[in-house]
Amino acid sequence: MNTDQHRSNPNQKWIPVLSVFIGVHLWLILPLLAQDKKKDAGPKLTVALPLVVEAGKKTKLVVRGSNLDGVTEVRVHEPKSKATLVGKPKKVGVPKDYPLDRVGDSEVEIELDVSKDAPGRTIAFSVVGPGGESNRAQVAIADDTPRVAEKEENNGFDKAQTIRVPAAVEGKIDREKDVDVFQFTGKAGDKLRIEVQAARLGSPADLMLTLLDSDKQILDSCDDFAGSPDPVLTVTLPRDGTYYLSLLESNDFGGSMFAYRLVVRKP
Ligand SMILES: [Ca+2]
Ligand SMILES: [Ca+2]
Repeated sequence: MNTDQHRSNPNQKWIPVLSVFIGVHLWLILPLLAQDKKKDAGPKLTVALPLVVEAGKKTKLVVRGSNLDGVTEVRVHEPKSKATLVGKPKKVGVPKDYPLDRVGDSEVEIELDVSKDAPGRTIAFSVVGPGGESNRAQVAIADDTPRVAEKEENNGFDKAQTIRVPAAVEGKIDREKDVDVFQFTGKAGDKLRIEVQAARLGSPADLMLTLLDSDKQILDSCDDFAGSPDPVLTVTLPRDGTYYLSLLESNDFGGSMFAYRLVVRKP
């Protein structure tokens, strides 16, 4: 018989006492921790629409996020540009099963006055409210690629929206299972870079991009690229003719905030 089994550890008698001590204090501390967390939940931004603004112009944006209730100020992170709050923040519904951190539960309107000298391809801003300053949201600054608005119903090959390359299409997966199809004419040997800008601008849309030929045979497709949910394809067209581009949301999500920019141009 191993007598060690019966030898009691002198520290063991303290365990029940310690457990009660910790238990009692946790009950006292936990509500305080929860209160503190609530107090510290500052505003958070996800996406602003439209995704693209023009330099040298004022644009009204709807900014989506969470904890925007008490927002009192907007800050632009470009010294020559300005922004002001328009109206009051309001709550918006979050569809069931949608990730709150991607869609947000409140929105506020701002007016963004982008300096014509603003450098870079994007401009960033944040809001300030109870709990402090939010993260930075950003929108794209339009370049010289012709801007095209997506036109519904473009949800099939027979309803494909015709675009001319180069083009920067501004569209939305505006309802669940929406598929957006575009067509363009290309020549054998044309090199193209086909790029989606959505998640990187805060859009909740995780898009998947497919390039098809005139027989609707898939030539290439991309879901995520370089660590971002935004797909990019670099292709050399095999022959003269019609090509199709289709865009869909990887989770079949959709809604007014599921915006994207589809840029088709030479690399
Ligand atoms: Ca659409
Ligand atoms: Ca994707």
